[in-house]
Amino acid sequence: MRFIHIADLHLGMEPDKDCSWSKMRGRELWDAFSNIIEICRKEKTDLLLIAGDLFHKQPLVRELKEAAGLLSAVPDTKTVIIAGNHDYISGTSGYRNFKWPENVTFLMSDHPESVYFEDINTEVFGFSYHTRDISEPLLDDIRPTDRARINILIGHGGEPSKVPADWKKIERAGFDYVAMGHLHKPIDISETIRYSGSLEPVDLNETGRHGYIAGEICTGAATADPSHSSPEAGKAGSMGKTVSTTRVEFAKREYIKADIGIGVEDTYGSLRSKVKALIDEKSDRNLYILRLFGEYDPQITFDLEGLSDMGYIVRIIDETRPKLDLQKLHAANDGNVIGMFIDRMRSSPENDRISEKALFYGIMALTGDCPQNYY
Ligand SMILES: [Mn+2]
Repeated sequence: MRFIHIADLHLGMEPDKDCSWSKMRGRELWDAFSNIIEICRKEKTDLLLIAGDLFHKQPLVRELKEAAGLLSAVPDTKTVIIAGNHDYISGTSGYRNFKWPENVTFLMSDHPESVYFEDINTEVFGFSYHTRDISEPLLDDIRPTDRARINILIGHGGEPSKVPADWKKIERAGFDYVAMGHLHKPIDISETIRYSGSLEPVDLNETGRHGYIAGEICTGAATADPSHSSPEAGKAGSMGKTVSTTRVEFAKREYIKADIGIGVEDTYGSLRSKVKALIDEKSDRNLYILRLFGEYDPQITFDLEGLSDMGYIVRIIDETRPKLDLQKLHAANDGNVIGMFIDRMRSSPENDRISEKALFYGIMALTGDCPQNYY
């Protein structure tokens, strides 16, 4: 039985709000879903698991029809969906009366239920959010009913207000695989309990490669000696089954955090060259969060907003500071207003970046331009 596990597609969201490519990213989330379905079609995947937050918010009927249309193109792939905390089934949710294609099972209940597919001997357990928060540990006590079947648990959350999870307990429950959603980082709780992570990263904190999990579970002979089964199967504790899963890097883009060092030799032009070299190295498809650090020549100005034409630069964190030899500057201005200003600013109880900047701008104002030759 071959399956694909995805979660947190957040369809309907437009990531990187206020960036010029935000709408494009919104469309790319749909493309990602469509591409996954294409993979299911090509690879004849038996089971597609969608572990919550398929939609970013309450889905519109138009969006549900769009998703259903895509899924109906793979009638031989059984799809099991649960609602997460973002697309929870509210009283007026479009999910409530929506008719999905034959191959789609939406586990709508707010309490654990299951669906059994006889032809692939697989039972999938799960439940949907009906509220934004769930503080009961509803995953902890779900147990497979028939160990001869392939048993899969699909869940969303795993943190205090989002179905807190006792992973040890869940591991002992004996599921062959637990498909988790909610955490957008791809995280493995164990060999068989995994967060797929968001299919496409949707926020600048979701750095690194994103994608889905492809897996295969094979049932051995019913009489198989458990001591001869693979370590994974041993962990799942179930009747000679072998479980193998792999992460597939699939997302079109990746958020990359990069540090760029600045020195007194740098100009705006050389900063641009550094940014260009980074983007050339890591691909212009990616989304960048740049942290600038170091000490710059106070006579140079860096037009950080001007860098935005160089690629998908989501954010620039500026930790640079002008290189100023305050000692030298102070000595040259002992007793005058500049010297007094330096004294006053240095005795200020706040010794942070803001007061440092204030000191620099104050000196600039007092010297009329920029203190020359003081670094
Ligand atoms: Mn979530």
